[in-house]
Amino acid sequence: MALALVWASVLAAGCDGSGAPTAGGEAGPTAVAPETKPVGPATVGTTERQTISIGVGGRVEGISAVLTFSNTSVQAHAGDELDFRMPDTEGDDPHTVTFGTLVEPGINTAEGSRKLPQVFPRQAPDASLQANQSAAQPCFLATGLPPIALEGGAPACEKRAQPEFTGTETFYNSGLLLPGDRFKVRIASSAKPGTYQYMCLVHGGRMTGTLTVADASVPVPRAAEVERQGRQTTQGLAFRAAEGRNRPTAARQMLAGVVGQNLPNAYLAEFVPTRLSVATGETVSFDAVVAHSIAFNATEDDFGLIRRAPDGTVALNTRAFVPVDSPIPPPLFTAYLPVLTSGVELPPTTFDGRGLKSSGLLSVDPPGAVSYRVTFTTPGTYEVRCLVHRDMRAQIIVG
Ligand SMILES: [Cu+2]
Repeated sequence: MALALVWASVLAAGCDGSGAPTAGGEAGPTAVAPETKPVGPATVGTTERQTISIGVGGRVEGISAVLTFSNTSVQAHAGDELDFRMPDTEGDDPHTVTFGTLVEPGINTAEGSRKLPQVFPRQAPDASLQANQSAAQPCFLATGLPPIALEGGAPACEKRAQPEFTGTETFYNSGLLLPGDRFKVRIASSAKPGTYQYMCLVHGGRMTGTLTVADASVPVPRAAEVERQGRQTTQGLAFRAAEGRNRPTAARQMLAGVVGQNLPNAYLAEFVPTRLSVATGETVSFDAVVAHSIAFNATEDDFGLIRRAPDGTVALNTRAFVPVDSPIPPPLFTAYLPVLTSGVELPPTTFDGRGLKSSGLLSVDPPGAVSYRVTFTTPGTYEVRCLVHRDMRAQIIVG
């Protein structure tokens, strides 16, 4: 619980790249006072109906994975529309946009977290892994709880047309959003002024936001201004994450993803360094943070965590999860209440350059890392790929 609070407060302090002071407390776990502050002459607000675009995750110039909404506190009126947009870049992390009264207790209390389905099951990756369809597919519940299973495989909710958002729903979930997807939320005219929390069911407590519904007479920032600030925030996070390229590494160490200090909601989804020379018989430590699947001789079918069928059913691509010719990795972390796995070193495994070899999904919440260790027994140049992030590439040169 304490850790979840830390994440929430770091998020509140660090995610507003606009340079404007962040209003205190709105992202705190319990202090969700409406943020209908008066709008000064410098930022002309509006009381007209509008559609506000909000970015979901994303990367800037290909440099990093941003795990946040572009605006983590949005003000709007009943009748407005929120247009959540995924970036178009292939290979980005999937996300959800999930509102509902289950969200706040779900990311702040152990009891609450047991009522909120995760997309990915919480267990060591093996071929039996199944997504929770209630999280992976759209689900709109006025009352009651969505189907949930810690080991995965919970069924989908009953299919229904997306209703307007009233603020009283227990669970109001976009389902998985893939690159290019959009999720529009119309705020019902009956929605009461107040603050409503939303989150991503993939990235949990590190990827949250608040919607403040203002009284109709109170101006809120214009959509264009909100969107400008959002782009600035996303860019700022990506550029800060890119500083991870300069992170010093030890001999025979390759980082798989780099998380910056005080930067919980973006990270560099790259290998650092991208070329590493070792002698035959030496062991390289691939140190993974967040979620990566390190592979040699991968083919097209191996890439991507999920496959979405035309009917919306989401299947996990077990090729990206399950280790091949490698030790079993630790269980996937649950991002709702972070489990900090630190300094897990898997037993070394040898590689002679032939055939598919894959770590399976290494999933860990910073600051720790899971170390996947490979002893290279044969001279050659080997391409390293990540099965989660298609454009993560590096070379190991064994001399
Ligand atoms: Cu997410």
